[in-house]
Amino acid sequence: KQISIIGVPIDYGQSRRGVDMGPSAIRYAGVKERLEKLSYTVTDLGNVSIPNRHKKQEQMTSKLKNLSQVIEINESVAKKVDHEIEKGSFPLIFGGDHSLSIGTIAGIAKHYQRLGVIWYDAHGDLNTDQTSPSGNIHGMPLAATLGFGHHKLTNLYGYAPKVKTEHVVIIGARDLDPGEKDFIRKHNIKVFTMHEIDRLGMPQVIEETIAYLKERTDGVHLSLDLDGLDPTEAPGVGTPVIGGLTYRESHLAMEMLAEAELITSAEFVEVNPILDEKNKTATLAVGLIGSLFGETLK
Ligand code: DIR
Ligand code: MN
Ligand code: MN
Ligand code: MN
Repeated sequence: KQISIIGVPIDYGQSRRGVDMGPSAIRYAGVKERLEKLSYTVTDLGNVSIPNRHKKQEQMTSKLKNLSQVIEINESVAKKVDHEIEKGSFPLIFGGDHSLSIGTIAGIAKHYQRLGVIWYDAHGDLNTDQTSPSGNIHGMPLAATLGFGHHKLTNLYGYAPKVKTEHVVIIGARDLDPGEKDFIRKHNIKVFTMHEIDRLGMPQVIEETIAYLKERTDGVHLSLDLDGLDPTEAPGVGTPVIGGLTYRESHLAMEMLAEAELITSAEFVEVNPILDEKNKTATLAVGLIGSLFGETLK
């Protein structure tokens, strides 16, 4: 009944400016009021502070871009999220680029024996420093969470791994790099690519996801990258990929997750208002949040 909103205006994990304004855009789209209408007690904790761009020059000691800033920010994200769970509150995080998941999940997973994760994204975010074609850390958070990649990312907040490979479900993937495909095969990660979603339909995909996670995990974090949706419906993202999930499919997914009472923490990331059309993507995110918190059940 208690929700804590945490904004993480990070843009160091990728190369397009503007995603740091994502948390503001989601707030502006009325998320707090929307949740209060559902009779939750909502506390907006504001944003985690972000080091200035010009303040620190990144030493190119590795091919990971802005590694020290990403680490510094995620340590404070982990601490904040950890503290909110300790207080018994549901952490709801707004991004910011997807590298912030390294911190959120670090703070969340220590409260569970076997945390599950739903990764709703056009991408796998399973690259490591060895496989990344870009050096952008937002392409690596799921691998880091599972214990793979640069030791500073995997060991963030002092432990690794945060989540086991068999406790993850990826939904909406359609742009996987060669190293990510190898990773998925090698570790037998459960993935519903767009191909499977087209064949099975979203109802079956979510039913299978719920059944799979219910029998294996004791809590489930939803990590929703807005680029999982189709760019016609969510244009305000840094790395749009054609052929994505629709508004309707995504609402259905959120409604089914709400009905199953599966989700114990959530984040909505990669909203970039500079690339958006009249805050369409943040507004869509707020609609999905409404459904995830049971709007249609009340
Ligand atoms: C690409 C793009 N796979 C990379 N990744 C993401 O740079 O590693 N875009 N996550 O959102
Ligand atoms: Mn992502
Ligand atoms: Mn993505
Ligand atoms: Mn297990």
